[in-house]
Amino acid sequence: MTAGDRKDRVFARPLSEVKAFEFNESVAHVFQDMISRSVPGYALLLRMIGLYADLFVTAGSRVYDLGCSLGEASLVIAEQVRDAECRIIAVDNSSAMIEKCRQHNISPDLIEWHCEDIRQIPIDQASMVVLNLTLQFLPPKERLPMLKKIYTGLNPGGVLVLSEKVVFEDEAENECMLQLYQGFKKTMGYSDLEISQKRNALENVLIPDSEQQHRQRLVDAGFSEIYPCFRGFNFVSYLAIKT
Ligand code: GEK
Repeated sequence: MTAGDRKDRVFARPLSEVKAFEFNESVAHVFQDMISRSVPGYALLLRMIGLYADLFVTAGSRVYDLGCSLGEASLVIAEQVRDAECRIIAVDNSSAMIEKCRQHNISPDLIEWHCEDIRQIPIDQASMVVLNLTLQFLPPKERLPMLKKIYTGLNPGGVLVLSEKVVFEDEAENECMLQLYQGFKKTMGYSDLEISQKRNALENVLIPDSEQQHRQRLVDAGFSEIYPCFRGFNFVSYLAIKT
């Protein structure tokens, strides 16, 4: 197996019909390359999650990585957690992703991999919940109930990490950020065809909110301390603390 085998070419050839995007085996196979080249600051987001874990994960608590994909965030968190009683519950409803997590799992004692819908997972005794680029895939009406469930399941002092692709209410800002994002993807080696076919595939699958919608929803869920810690073009990441 060479690095080339893991290169994302999912949308490289002209497709007669662009189907709705799915986290299937062909996507899971190249996902690490896909996400690193598609999300500005992805590696930094992971490092930030490690820093949050160091600061917020408490002894005997649970950490949830919701929409864990290949488990990158869980692995970073596991490096920070020194308490053997802590559990990292990593959840994804893509069996292709979870199968790969189980095959490559290097922290068997700390991490439990679950192939399930994050809406079905009970959340309890949590010091940290990670939604790293996942909430955007839930139907919009189900996002507030999801955040309320997370808020209820967090211990006082616990944190939610919420990273998302966003849209901007100001038209000029939105247009500027989209152009910069397209430029970013080109510098990462994607062609115009790949960019446009993937954008079509994600339409109605990834439905982004604005920063105002995110902040209001976090407030409505109960969070009072909401800190935007990262923004790269049209991607933001919040730290929301349950006080
Ligand atoms: C990372 N967090 O590398 N239930 C469970 N999983 C879901 C659901 C759902 N309802 N909807 C989507 N997913 C990761 C990256 S990727 C982001 C997250 C992206 C899963 C889906 O199967 C996919 O693996 C993940 O959420 C989103 O830190 O590809 O833009």
